[in-house]
Amino acid sequence: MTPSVALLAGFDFPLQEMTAEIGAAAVDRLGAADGQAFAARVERLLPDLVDGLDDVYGQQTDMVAFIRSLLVVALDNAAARREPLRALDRQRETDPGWFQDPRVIAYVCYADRFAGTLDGVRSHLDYLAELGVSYLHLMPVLAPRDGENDGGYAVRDFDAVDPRIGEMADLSALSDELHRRDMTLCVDLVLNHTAKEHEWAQRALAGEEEYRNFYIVFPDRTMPDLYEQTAPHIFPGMTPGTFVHVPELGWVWATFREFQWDVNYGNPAVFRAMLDVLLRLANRGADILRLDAAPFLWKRLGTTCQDQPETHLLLQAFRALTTIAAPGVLLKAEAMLPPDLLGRYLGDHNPYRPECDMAYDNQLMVMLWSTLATGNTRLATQALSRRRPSPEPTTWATYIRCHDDIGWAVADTDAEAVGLDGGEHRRFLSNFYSGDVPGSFVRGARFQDSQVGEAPISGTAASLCGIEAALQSGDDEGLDLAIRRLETLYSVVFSFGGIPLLYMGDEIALLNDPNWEQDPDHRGDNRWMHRPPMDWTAAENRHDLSTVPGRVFARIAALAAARRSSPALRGSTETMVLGQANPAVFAYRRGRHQSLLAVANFTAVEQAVDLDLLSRARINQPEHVHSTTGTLDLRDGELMLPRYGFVWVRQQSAE
Ligand code: OTU
Repeated sequence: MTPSVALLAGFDFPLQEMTAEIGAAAVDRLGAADGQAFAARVERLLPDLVDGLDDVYGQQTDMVAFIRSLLVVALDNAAARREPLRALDRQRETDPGWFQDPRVIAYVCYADRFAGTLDGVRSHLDYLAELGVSYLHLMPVLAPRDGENDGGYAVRDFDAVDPRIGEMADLSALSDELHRRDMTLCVDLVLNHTAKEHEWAQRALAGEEEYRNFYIVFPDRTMPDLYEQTAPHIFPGMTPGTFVHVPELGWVWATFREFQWDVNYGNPAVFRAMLDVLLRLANRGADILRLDAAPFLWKRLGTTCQDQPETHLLLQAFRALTTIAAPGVLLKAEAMLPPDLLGRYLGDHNPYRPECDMAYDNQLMVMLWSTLATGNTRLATQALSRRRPSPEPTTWATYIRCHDDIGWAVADTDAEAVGLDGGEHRRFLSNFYSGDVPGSFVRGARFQDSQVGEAPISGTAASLCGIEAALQSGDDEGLDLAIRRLETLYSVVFSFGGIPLLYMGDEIALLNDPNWEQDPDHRGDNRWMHRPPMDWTAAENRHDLSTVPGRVFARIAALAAARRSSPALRGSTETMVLGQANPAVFAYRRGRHQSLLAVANFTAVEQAVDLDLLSRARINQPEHVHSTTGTLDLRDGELMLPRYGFVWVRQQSAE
């Protein structure tokens, strides 16, 4: 314990006295082993915690008392943590890279759309296991406001489950069952805002000063007008502006919809209250918390009010306190920002202070759709090869579709480097994926009509890949190509680096929901077109290779199986994008020693690649791992790739 005392020497003696007191209380409440471990984590992380939070709150609060109150929240929650969860904590503390295992494969779904209720989800776990899935991300499960609720992202009660899908006990039961099967549970934590019906907001409305300070409220338009000069309007088509007028309070900050009020992280009590929410949710059995809208936590005049330095300090503090109370729990950042800013959420700007453990690889997702549209991999190669690796032991979540629209986050500098104009390219992608290009295979739509030009896109992966159009026109060859597009996109998701996320229904090629507008609470938000209910009748055909669901399911399950048995695909293994002469082909190597080479053809014509690519991947005795056709096609010194096909190759093992 000596080194940290030295580190703390710059701080007041009361801080040391306070941590000693917390350490003693921890032994008292958690028992000797867990208590001493808790105290040791406090000792290790305190200097960082104090340092970071002092920059945010030091001016306005007594830091010793504030940090003490946070540690009390951490200890209370550690004491309430059930033994099986504590056992997982201990296990993961000795293996902090546990989530990097290539067997970790995620499935993302809405509990109600997948199986009606949480119990229903529990009864479908065999289906997920059959797919090779070991990580279940349930879209918002906590009690939302009635009526429109932004798909559950307007939470009314953090301590109750949405009554339509069950109760808290069902969530814990689901988590227990997942753990029994060696699977993990991810749930959303909406930490930037609450529903206006949440108790905090209701107490603010009732005139309680303490809770009024939980939100960001101005008496007139002076400050809102200034902020709105630079803060973007996220949902202009649905809720224009960043503030909403509430007669009882004034102008209330609401980044998203008018019923989602941003909480005020300028108030230390909000940080503490949200920490408590986070840890209580972890205690329900969540292994991974998806931090929704992470970049928005801190607001600053004259900026976009996203990705401010304080936001990162707050995320680091959440990480440190979660480590203290529930060390096995991961934080996953949801940040849809310009590509160069994404790595910050994994802490690449400060290697000494962990931030989130996972973050969505929005850039890879955008690059995959962009490449599919152009059939040219130069932009993806340029953009992805200049990325720094994510810091140990963090990793990306790789995906092609999620419940949100696809925003065209293409950096102007990357576009310019390959002779494109960024704006023009983003407009092209928007047109292409709304299906506006004549003869297009795409069935998609612009999200929010008011956003013309570079509009983001809605649509399921299957519909954006051409499966819907081919089925409509009865074009068998087109269907075959469309299925290959989907498979090849997923081949990259499963191998590029990180935890692959399979979005519900993609495995059976669910198409855009033609009935999405029928629910009055969804009307006007066309993201619902790519959130169709699970089609269990189609899923029953999953073993019938004469059906589309059967063909797609087999390919996705095979990708998962190939990934699970490829050590080179560990999350922490380096990814090296390999530029080469053929611009139709995207290639990368995973790992240095036991490396795996992945090659994908993004065009509708067969492609040849110089075999020199194999040696650059340190492979002289190539062995087929997985591919579209099941064979490695080497011809006349070239590697052949079928139309929209991919191949994974490794070095033959020694024996
Ligand atoms: C998230 O998305 C959720 O994924 C959305 O479904 C919610 O509507 C929203 O938060 C509000 O809770 O702007 O277009 O950089 O891009 O947080 C989606 C992060 C969004 C934002 C992201 C947000």
